[in-house]
Amino acid sequence: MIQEESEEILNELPPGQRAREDFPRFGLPKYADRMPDDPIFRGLNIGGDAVDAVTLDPTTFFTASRIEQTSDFHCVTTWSYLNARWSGFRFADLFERLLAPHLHPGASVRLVVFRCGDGYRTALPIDDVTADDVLLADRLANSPLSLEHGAPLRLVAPAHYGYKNAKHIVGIDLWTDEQAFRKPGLAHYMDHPRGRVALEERGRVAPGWLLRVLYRRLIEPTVRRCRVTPGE
Ligand SMILES: Nc1nc2c(c(=O)[nH]1)N[C@H]1C(S)=C(S)[C@@H](COP(=O)(O)O)O[C@H]1N2
Ligand SMILES: [Mo]
Repeated sequence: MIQEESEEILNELPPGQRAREDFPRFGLPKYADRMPDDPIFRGLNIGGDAVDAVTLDPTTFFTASRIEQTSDFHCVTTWSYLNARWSGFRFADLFERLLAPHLHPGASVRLVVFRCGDGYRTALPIDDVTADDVLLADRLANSPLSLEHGAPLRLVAPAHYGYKNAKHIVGIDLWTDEQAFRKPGLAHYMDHPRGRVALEERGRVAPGWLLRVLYRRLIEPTVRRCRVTPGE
C-alpha cells in the first residue's frame, strides 16, 4: 500500500507530459540540420540595451563554482526526460559576478535573450532565469555536453519548456524592456513569454490543453528529423 503511494508520487509529471526512456535531440525542423561544428567554448558575446557590449572570455567564465543538478526536462510537445544529470554554473551567480559589473548605471534588466550558434534565439524574464535551478550547463550524464545536446554550453531551466532551454549559446543580451524580443512571423504566437511547465504555458495564444493534443503528433517525426546519423 505504502509502496504504491510512493510510486505514484515518483511518477507524477506536470500536466500533459509523458516520460520517455531516451533523451532525443529535438527542435524545430528549421534547426534540424544546423548544428554548429565547433563544440569548443570560445566565450560569450554580451549585448542588449542594459550593458556596454562586451565579450566574456572562457577563462573568466570557468572561475565560477560548479553545480551538479539532477532535473527533469520537459519539451512543449509533451515528452519529458526524467533525472537528467547536468553539471555547469548557476546563471544567477554568473549574472551577479560577470554581467552585473557591465550594466549601465541605474539600468534594470527585465529580459534576457539567448543567442545560439545555429541561429536559434529565445528569451526569458530576468526573474525566471535567475531562479536557483537555472544553469548554464557544459556537462550531461558525467560527460562533456555533446553537440546534439547543445555543446559547448546550454541553458537548463527545468521549470520552463524545452524551447526556453537554449543550446549552443554564443551570446546573451540584457534588455531593460520586457518586450524587447519577438520571434518572427507566426512563431511569435507559439512562443509564450514565460513557458512555465507547471502552469502549462505552452503557447502565447492557444490554451495548453489544445496544444498538447496537436503537438503530440509531431514528436516521432521530429525525433527522426533531428536524429544525427554518424558520418553526416
Ligand atoms: N540552439 C537551439 N536551442 C534549442 C533548440 C534548437 O533547435 N536550437 N530547440 C529547443 C527545443 S524545442 C527543445 S525541446 C530542446 C531540445 O534539447 P535536446 O536536443 O537536448 O533534447 O532544445 C531547445 N533549445
Ligand atoms: Mo521542445
